[in-house]
Amino acid sequence: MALLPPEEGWYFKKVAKDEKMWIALALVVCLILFFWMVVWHIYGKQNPSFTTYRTTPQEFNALATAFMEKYKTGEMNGIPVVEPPPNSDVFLVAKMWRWEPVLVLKKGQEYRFHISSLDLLHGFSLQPVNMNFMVFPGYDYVLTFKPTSAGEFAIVCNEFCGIGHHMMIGKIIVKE
Ligand SMILES: [Cu+2]
Repeated sequence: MALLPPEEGWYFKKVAKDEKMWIALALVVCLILFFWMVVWHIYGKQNPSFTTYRTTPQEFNALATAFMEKYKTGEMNGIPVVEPPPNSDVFLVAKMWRWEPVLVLKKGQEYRFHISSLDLLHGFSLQPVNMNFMVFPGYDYVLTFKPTSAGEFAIVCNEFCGIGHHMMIGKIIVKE
C-alpha cells in the first residue's frame, strides 16, 4: 500500500489525537538534544573550540616556513624540529604525506596553533589524547593549545589522502 500515492487532499485532513501526541513528543526530544549539544560541548570533554580564517596554501606555507626557520633546533627524519616559546603562534603544516614540523612544547604553557593543509583534505588526530580536526587547504584553523601532560604524542592523519596516507604521522613532544 505504501507504494501507492496517498488519496487526494490527505494533507488537509485533521490529525488524529495520538499522532499529535507523537509529533509533540518528537519535538520535545529534538529540543532536549538541541540544548544538550551545548551542555555536551562544555562538559563533555569535546574538541576545543577553534576559529577559522581564510588563507591560501602559498600564504600559509610562507608563514609556516618563516616560523620553522626562526625556532628550528634540529631535524628528525628530514623534518625540522621546532621549539617555539610559550604564548607564541605555532604553525603546523599538513601535506602529502607528512606533518611539519615536529613541535617541542612545554607542559602547562599556552600556544596559539595554526593548522592548515597545502594540498588536499587531511585529518588532524592527536593520539592518544584523541583530539580531532579536519584540515582543509585554504583555511587556517586557530586554536589555543595547552599541553597538560608531558611525553610524546603522535599526530595521525585520519582522512584518507592517497597512497602515503598510512605513513602520515607527525609528532608533538611535550617537555616538563
Ligand atoms: Cu593526510
